[in-house]
Formats: sequence, structure tokens, C-alpha cells
Amino acid sequence: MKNITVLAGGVGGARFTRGLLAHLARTDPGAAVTVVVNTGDDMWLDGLRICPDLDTVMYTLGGGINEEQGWGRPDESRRAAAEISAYGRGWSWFTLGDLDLATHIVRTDLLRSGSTLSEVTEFLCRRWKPGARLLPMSDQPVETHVRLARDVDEHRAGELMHFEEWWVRYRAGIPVTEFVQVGLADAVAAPGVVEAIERADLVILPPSNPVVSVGTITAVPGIRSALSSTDARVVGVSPIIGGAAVRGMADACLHTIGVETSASAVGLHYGARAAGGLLDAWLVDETDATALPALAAAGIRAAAVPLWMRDDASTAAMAAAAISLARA
Ligand code: FO1
Repeated sequence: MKNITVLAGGVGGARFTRGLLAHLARTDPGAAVTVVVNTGDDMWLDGLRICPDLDTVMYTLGGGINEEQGWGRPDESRRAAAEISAYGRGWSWFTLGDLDLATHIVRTDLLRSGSTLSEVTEFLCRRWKPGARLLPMSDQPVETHVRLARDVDEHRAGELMHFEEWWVRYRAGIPVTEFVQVGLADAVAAPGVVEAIERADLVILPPSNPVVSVGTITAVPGIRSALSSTDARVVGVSPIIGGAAVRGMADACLHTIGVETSASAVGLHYGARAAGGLLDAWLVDETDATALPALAAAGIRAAAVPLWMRDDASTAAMAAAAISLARA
């Protein structure tokens, strides 16, 4: 198992990858991990380029994450954000901490100097040393927006709203009719992404949001075809346990695209590679063991193991389960 590629969004994908690296350090120290990270949550805010999932993965693997929040830095302060609000600027409901701002300032500085997002990510990782190669899914902006089903505050029904406003300001609590990836038509996979999938010995879809993270990454031109042509096994880990999203409001996203919030529904939504889908195998939690026959019938090899990421040991065990399922 020399090369493992993970397609990750924010918190769930970052924590899973941390467990994977811990497992590999013990069992397969020569293995190299590449994380292809969702950039659909990215935005321009206060003149700065914010990349929530890239930062969550980088901070989590680099030891700089606010563990309770799953995003941002620990021991944060909000002095600059308070001043920005005093000017009536920015998003008062979206916390840009003082330490976190340094990352956005350095990233924006490099982007304005002509660096690509891939180059910026590589530069930032020289400091954080995540122990894996981080690649943005694309160097072109592909921003997830939601289309509003009704008027809310200053927004009108039918309009697009940036996903982060829907997610953070409204906690995904207002009805939307669809997700729109603004910029997708002009985007291509970032350098190294297709190769990282095609040359992998194993590709893992971690328990990230199946719609706005895994769905966004696999919509980038070139990525889905790489997943169908790679010789690697593709193993997914359910982000839904016992009919509820483990984290975040994934159920609001699944509802919007008409997929039931269950481990089997998400696995079937991803589909079997043999039938043109994404998966060779799918890990569900023990409470969802009843889903195994339906998944097998759809051509997806499945196993039921504990999927609660309580600590590093349990997350490492999940990674071990994904690897052994791929080898089965
Ligand atoms: N999430 C929140 O719920 N509230 C916030 O104020 C917030 C600020 C924030 C700032 C930088 C950053 O990188 C992430 C931030 N997030 C915040 C998390 C973000 O919404 C999520 O990490 C992803 O976009 C969804 O996985």
C-alpha cells in the first residue's frame, strides 16, 4: 500500500485522514498519502481568499486545529474581526480569528503575486508539515452556492446564496432547491490530482459531506473519469450513522438532492464502480449492518464496523478497516 489518495472535505475528512496517517505510521511507514481537498466552500471575504476545507485539513494534520470546533485555530482572539464589524464590513456571523487571518493574508498575498492555489497550499504546508500532500481539487474557483426556495432577509427566492452563508448564518435551516457550483464549467482538476487518483494503490472517500464535499470534488472535470479508470480500489466511509449525520447538517444537503439520510442511501447514491458509480466498497457503522445486503446486491462490497471517531485510536481503527476491506 504505497500510495493512498483521500478525497476530503472539512472536519470529517480531516479527522479521518489524521487517523489514517497514525495507522500507516505504525503499519506501513513507507506509504504516501495525498489529500485532494474540496474548495467549493472557498470565498472572497474582506478582500481575503478563505479556503475553509484546505485550512481545516492543514490545521488538523499539522496540529494547529481548534479541536472542539473542527475549524480555525485554538486560543483565538477576534480583535481584528471586531474592528471590521465596527466599520460595518464583513460577515459578523462568520468568525475570522486573528491567528486564522494570518493564513488568509499570506494566501491572498501569494495569490495576488501570481501563485496558483496549489502553489500557495504547498507553501503554507511547509510551515504546518501535515505529513501528507494536500492538493486543492482545482486551481480555478468553483464555489458552491444554494438556490433559495423562498425569500429570507435581504435575499429573494430563486437567488443564489454562497454555501457558507447558508451553512453558517442560517445553519442550513432555510429550504433550498439545488446546489450550484459557480465556475465549474471553467475549472479543471489541479495539477497532480488525476495522477494521484490514477496511480493510487487505494482511494478513500472519507466521512465528509457526500453532497458539498465529495460531490463537489467528483464534479470537477477529470476527477470522476480518473476514479472510474484507476486500478486502485475505491473505498468509502459512511458519514451517516444510524440515520443521522455524524456532523454538520449533511441531512439538509441530502434532503435537497432527494437522497435519504442513511448509510445505505448514501452508498447507493455514490453507486458501484461496476455500474458507473464511485465505489468498490463501503464501510457502514455497526448500527447500520442491516444495509449490507442491499449494498451487496448493488455490487458494493460492504462491512459494518464502529465509525464513531471518538479519538485517534478509533479513527485509526476505521482507517485500518477501510484498508482491509479494500484488500478483501
Ligand atoms: N463555521 C461556523 O459554523 N462558524 C464560523 O464562524 C466559521 C468560520 C470559519 C472561518 C474560517 C474557516 O476556515 C472555517 C470557518 N467555519 C465556520 C467552518 C466552515 O463553515 C466549515 O469548515 C466548512 O465550510 C464546512 O465543512
